[in-house]
Amino acid sequence: MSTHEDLLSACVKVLEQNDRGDHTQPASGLYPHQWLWDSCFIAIGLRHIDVSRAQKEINSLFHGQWANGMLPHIIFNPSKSYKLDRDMWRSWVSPYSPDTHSTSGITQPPVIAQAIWLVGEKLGKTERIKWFKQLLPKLVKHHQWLYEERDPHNEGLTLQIHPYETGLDSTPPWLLQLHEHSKPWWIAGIEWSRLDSIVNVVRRDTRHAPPGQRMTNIDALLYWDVIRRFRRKQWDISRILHRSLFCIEDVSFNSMLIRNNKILCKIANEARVKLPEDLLMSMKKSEKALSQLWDDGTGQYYSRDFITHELLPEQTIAGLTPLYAGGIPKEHSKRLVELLTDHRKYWLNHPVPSVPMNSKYFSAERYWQGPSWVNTNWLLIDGLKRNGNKEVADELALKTVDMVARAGASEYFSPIDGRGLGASNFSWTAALIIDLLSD
Ligand code: 9WN
Repeated sequence: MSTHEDLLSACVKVLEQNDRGDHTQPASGLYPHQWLWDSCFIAIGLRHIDVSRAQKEINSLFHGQWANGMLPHIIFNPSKSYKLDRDMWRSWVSPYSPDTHSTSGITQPPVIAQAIWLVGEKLGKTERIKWFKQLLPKLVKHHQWLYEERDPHNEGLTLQIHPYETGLDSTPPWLLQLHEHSKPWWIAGIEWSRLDSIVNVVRRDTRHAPPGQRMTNIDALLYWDVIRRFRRKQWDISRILHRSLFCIEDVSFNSMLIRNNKILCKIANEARVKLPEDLLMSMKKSEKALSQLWDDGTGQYYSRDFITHELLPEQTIAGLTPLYAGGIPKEHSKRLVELLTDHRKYWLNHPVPSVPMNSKYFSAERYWQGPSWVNTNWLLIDGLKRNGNKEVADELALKTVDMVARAGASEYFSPIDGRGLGASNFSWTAALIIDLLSD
């Protein structure tokens, strides 16, 4: 692709192609439903093309909101052909799930306040305030749910119960915890007998992308087994947490929550709406609590085991996301930027890899275990700008645009040779490139 105009129109085409009326699917074939954080990133790009379509993208997410406030990570396509997907989650077993839509029973990173704010920037003042006022009660309910259900000890850090909730599905610390604490005998048996290839019969992703670019069959089985156990507990968090050995206070999820709490306050302020006192107190607590995830010896942040409170020492891009959270000590952000720009770790030919190259878990083509993703780059660029690192932010933005200009709007990219991997014509890649080009 030669010019920015060509790239821009190619990205607009990807979004048109994946448009399903009131929402955009992440990629046709591989991802036929609506995903929570995908639609937020998509709305951030769409606002440059058609603001009212961007508003629709966000509104449709709230159609799936549960009565307890949770925004689910998937809202399922109602077509008959996806019955198996809906049956896997069975959201209807929970009294809180909506009657009108089948959804998953878990959430995804809370970046929706950011999307609402950025879409609002494209509206005139009166329209913007109307937009904010209309969404605020539902948005507040979601953030309240995050604290009420997911911060049971009032620590300021929310817990996640499935790797899908982080959006970084196959990220090493989660995989290791899953293998250690959540492997039933029958999956161990399949692993031992090497019969795992049978799982490919029901896997959609390995029909659309080479298996070497996805998670392994055993990992996929473990993920499925957790879903099966949770739906048996009717997605009831107290039953899920009861004697659970497996839940994590994920550093990237909490970093996104902290940033989006701030944006929620800005939205409320502009709409002249007072936020509930308990929510404001939880928000304050979160900002302070993030420092508990810092390890001074290695100079980075890590996710934490909710039960033992031990940091999970595997290095991943999640450890850099406090740059997006903002408000971290200057010394911490300085060390994170040094880490990010280290050529042996994260600053490869096509940054930013989801796992640093010096990690023993690094795998250049496998999903969230090495490839570079445009959404995590976007979050880091946004954070770097606010942390006084505009030069690094600009360089990363250039490299990100260049990577997509060469390889097309793939789902993820090899950080070594920039090759496009996973699905092609992937919506958030297209949407966030539109945003970076419009900046
Ligand atoms: C499960 C849709 C989603 C993204 C996630 C990404 C992948 C789903 C999957 O695709 O997850 O939620 O089937 O692996 O990891 O971040 O939202 O694009």
